[in-house]
Amino acid sequence: MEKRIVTAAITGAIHTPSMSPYLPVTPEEIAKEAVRAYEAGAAVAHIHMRNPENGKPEGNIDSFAEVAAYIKERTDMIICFTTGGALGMSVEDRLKVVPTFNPELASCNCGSINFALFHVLERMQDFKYDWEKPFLEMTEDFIFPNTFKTLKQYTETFKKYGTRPELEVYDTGMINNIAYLINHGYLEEPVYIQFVMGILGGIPATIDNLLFLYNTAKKAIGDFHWSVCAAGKNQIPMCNMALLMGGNVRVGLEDSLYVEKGKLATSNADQVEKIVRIANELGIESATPQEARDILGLKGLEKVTY
Ligand code: KMH
Ligand code: ZN
Repeated sequence: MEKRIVTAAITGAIHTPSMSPYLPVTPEEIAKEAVRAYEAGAAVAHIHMRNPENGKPEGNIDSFAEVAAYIKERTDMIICFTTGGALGMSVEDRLKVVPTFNPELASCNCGSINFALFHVLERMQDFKYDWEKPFLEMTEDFIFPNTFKTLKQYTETFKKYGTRPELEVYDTGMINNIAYLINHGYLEEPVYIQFVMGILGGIPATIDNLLFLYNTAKKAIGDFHWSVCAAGKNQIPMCNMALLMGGNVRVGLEDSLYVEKGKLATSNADQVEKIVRIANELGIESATPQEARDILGLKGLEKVTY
């Protein structure tokens, strides 16, 4: 059977604890969720950290270290560290995971957007923690900064530490940014793109738009590896489309808290199991971490420092 990479984005920096009791918050919960996702067929865990007391997204390096060590002790999973971090972190702080952990893979956000979450407040009344409402509100006026200067700094650092960038593309123009970085020697080909669809401020998650993103990237940069993730109810439909188109998929509670309409996922593994089941029906198997390393050309677990 054909192999595709399934990534589980374990907790992210978007959802807040009031939205689901199953959102992992402490390092122990995040690490255990990654292992459960691995057991369900995920080869990659994309990880963010949260304040263990109140679930607020943050970039505590000790928490990253704890989670990474736990996962590495129990699995050979690839860890894709976030360099998107948490809204409001400085670009320098977001990047620290790369020199600290020498990871095989880390996210690299390919442009600046008004990363908007404020609209979910229309559907929320009760908040478990005081920080949640102002956090969501402030995104009405929040630019997630990834300028060319930042992109050059990030890609040079990734190169220095042998970390493969997973290039997060939230809208079509960011493909243009990637082409610039390739043409000027900042990125090595074939690049690995994660199309992130359905964030307010970015491209809507539709079939037409995924075809458009794919075809635009093909014309601008030629061959590349790619995956898709989509916010909320579009998660599984867009992953289905990616499977049909030959792409890889990302699921996880970072992108959606549900496993089907009206039913919260009790674990990242629920979504991983679902997409693996669908893939299998299409004659596709989830790649093992080692197969995913071979596909993406990663340096190997023996070269990380966690
Ligand atoms: N933290 C979000 C603003 C990433 O992990 O690099 C974007 C994000 C992407 O989650
Ligand atoms: Zn992320």
